[in-house]
Amino acid sequence: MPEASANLYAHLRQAFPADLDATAIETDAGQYYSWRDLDRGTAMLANFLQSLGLPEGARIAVQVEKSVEALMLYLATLRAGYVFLPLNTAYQSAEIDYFLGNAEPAVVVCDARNFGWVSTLAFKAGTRWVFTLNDDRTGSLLERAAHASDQHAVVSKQSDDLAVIIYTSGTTGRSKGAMLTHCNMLSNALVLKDCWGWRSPQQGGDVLIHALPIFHVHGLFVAIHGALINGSKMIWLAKFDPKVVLRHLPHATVFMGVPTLYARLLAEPGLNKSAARHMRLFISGSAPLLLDTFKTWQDRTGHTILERYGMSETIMLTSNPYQGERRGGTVGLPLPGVSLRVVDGQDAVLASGEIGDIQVKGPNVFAGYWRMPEKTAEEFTTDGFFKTGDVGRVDAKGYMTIVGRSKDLIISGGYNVYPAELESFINDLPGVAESAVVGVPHADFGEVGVAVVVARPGVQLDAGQILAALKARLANYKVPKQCHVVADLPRNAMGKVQKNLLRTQYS
Ligand code: MCA
Ligand code: AMP
Repeated sequence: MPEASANLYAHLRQAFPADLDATAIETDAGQYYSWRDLDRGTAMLANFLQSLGLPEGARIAVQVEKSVEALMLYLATLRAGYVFLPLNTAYQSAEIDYFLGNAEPAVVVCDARNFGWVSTLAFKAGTRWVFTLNDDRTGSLLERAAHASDQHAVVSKQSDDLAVIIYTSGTTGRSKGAMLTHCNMLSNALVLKDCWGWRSPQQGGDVLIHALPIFHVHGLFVAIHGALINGSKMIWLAKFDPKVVLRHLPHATVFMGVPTLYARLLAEPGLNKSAARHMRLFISGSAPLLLDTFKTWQDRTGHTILERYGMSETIMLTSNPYQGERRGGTVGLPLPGVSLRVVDGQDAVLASGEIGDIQVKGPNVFAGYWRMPEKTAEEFTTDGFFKTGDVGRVDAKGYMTIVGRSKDLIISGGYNVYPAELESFINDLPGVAESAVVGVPHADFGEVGVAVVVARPGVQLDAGQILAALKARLANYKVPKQCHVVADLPRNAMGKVQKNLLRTQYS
């Protein structure tokens, strides 16, 4: 028999404070949502989704700007037992076409201004329903749900039932949909509740500044589940703006960000010990936090950033301790219940201090890639460990340091950019013989892409036009910040492009 208690929403709901009229979310536009509003809003949306008669396991694909109603749609999807599929708002039609074709969602929700092209792609993919949801509380979704009841019994789910599909790009081939279950997300949320010392409403509660986008693991799960499962209020910022964060710091206790957010906050003269005096915890992740940022933050605010490490496929894996030494340059210790090992090329476990591939196992590890059983099998060892593609070492005290990646990936401002995707796009442009995209250090985004392109004989290529062609088709953060047209690419004796040389040359 399925148990209602395995539904993540049921657990989040249980953690709502006794006073349902207290504020759950305050937005930077000055709107207030109580816990009751959250519960009623998600009930109405869940009832509306269920009234559509969707099949078991139906996917609800959502590409909308950040809003509290978008958060409610996520919670309503969980509550009604369907599968949520968040999509980055920067994705353009070629990207969305692939995701919708691959996931075959029953419902697509988009901004009204994108309805024309998104609905064309959705109907082509066999989607039955396309609704709109704008960040000003308008759109057909809310109009339709307004007629639904605000009473709703959370749909029963088993712990290994699918809750979310998150697409991650691949080092080769197309993007893969990581399938996360109710158990994956609940187990991780409960572990982090203990590890990060969240204060219950009875202990005065925490207040989280939510400044991240809500279509990736960091903003959608780590931050939102963290606040909800602790009954903590959120200060909800539509977009990250360091000045707005500074204004809210005195009223908050927890902040989560990618390293770019910390670097941008440090550029604000108003960031000092006094501004951060009410804060309990600053958490960083999604990309490496420079030691310099870690130390400067300590000096300026008196707070030691807690760095943690995770992936879309695994949610959170390691964390520096809340109580205990937070070591800059490390991502801390494995979370309780997570088995983590560093191995050599034959999957033999290495001694502490030795550098190798990071593999993990635990209740947080995803159920596989959507409709890609072979790809899934390739990414797991025979004894069930997931190969993260990250390279690291563990010191004698168990702290993990990530030293690199075996996957060809650039992390730019916390977003993943896959060189293989860009190279294949550039190689298809007229006059291009071949290309290589490499990541180079960048003061703001940590790392950014540089494209190095070789023309076909007799063709004159224009670097600006190449970048413009990429910008017209791909999410803007993926577009390399520079493009160089060169005579040839450096290759080793095996004929493989030596990306390390290009990285050094263009750094
Ligand atoms: C924006 N731009 C970027 C990026 N963001 N370029 C490279 N990398 C980026 N990340 C470019 C745009 O293309 C545009 O260029 C120009 O900057 C301005 O765009 P805008 O959107 O206004 O930028 P912004 O608002 O300043 O955004 C920067 C940002 C944002 C706030 C750092 O990128 C961001 O929210 N990053 C967080 C990503 C995140 O949540 N990651 C978590 C993934 P042009 O004008 O030329 O078009 S989850 C994860 O990684 C795992 C599981 C984990 O461990 O958490
Ligand atoms: P994603 O595909 O968006 O889930 O990105 C996951 C990747 O982000 C991981 O495999 C790591 O390479 C990287 N990552 C996440 N957190 C950290 C961190 N604290 N330090 C270094 N890399 C990180």
